[in-house]
Amino acid sequence: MKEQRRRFFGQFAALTAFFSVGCAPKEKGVDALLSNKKTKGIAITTWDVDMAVNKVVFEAISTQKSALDAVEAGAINIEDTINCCVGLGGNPDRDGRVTLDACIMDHQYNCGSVAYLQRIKNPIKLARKVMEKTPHVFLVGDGAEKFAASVGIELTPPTLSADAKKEYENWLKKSEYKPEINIETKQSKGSAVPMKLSNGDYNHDTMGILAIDKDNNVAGACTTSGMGFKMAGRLGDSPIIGSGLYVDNEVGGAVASGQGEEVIRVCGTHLVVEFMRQGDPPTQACKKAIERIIKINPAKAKDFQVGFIAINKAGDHGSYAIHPGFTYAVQDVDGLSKVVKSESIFAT
Ligand code: SD4
Repeated sequence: MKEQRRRFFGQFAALTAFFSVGCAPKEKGVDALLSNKKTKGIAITTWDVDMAVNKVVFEAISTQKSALDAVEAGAINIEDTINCCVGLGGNPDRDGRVTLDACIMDHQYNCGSVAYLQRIKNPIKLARKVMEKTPHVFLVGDGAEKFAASVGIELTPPTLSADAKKEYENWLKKSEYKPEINIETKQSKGSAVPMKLSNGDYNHDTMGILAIDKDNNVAGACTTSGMGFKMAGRLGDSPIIGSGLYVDNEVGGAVASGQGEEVIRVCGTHLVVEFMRQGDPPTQACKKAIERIIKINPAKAKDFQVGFIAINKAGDHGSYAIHPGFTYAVQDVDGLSKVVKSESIFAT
């Protein structure tokens, strides 16, 4: 009897400890965010070069559109206008085919992803249709294109833009293929691969967008042509929910850019959101996810770039990267409009 009672109290104590230690930080983090709400509209996007995308997202928000409509509008804009690394103007795979990936997520854990598309001008539109019109999350290749046709999304012939063709022909001269990218070397300009620019910065490309609307709902979108000159069939992180993009309306959202393989290994954007849930501000959450990536592969980390951007329910935002050069744009209802330079693990 005594033994039984001791066991019971032992279990009770263990449970109490679990709930007070295991759950307390999580609740604290979320509670703090909810009690500290301070935005009725904000958008952040990867890319410093094109505030226009940010403007499109923000205009949608300020005209009372939902965060979901806003991030889709921004992604469509970039798919239509940017050449080197998003949309059909992007760089091809090693066989000369341009393949596009995208995903979208709303404030109710609804999400849609598409990948390996060669004939869809706006993959983000199709990702949203997958989310809203099918019982699935992810459609790829031929099946995705067949579904596109069934929902009235036009199929265009596969393309290779003049710029992409030039880049590809350049790349073919050596056909150097390094899935573990050495950013110090050989990637041609304009590729979706992070690379060192002549000014010493590292570029990034995949377009990621996060927005909070007037109802304080969070949504996100991510669209890319993926790593330039990748193996045919290779998928990166960008269309994968929890890797390239994650939104949890209790907490906030995050988007990744850079070498997808490294992001997938740690479910990068889900990790960032979970750190925010535990109370970390966005920059700190991004930094901790970057540190996790580096911890897994310390010897190689200097050779690849990964960057995260994140926003929490209170409207705080931030980013962190492995190397310098990663930036994001932000715009909010109080008139803030700026480009933020990301902090990074390595200084040069
Ligand atoms: C990928 N994450 O395909 C993408 C590419 C990218 O900066 O973001 N490059 O792995």
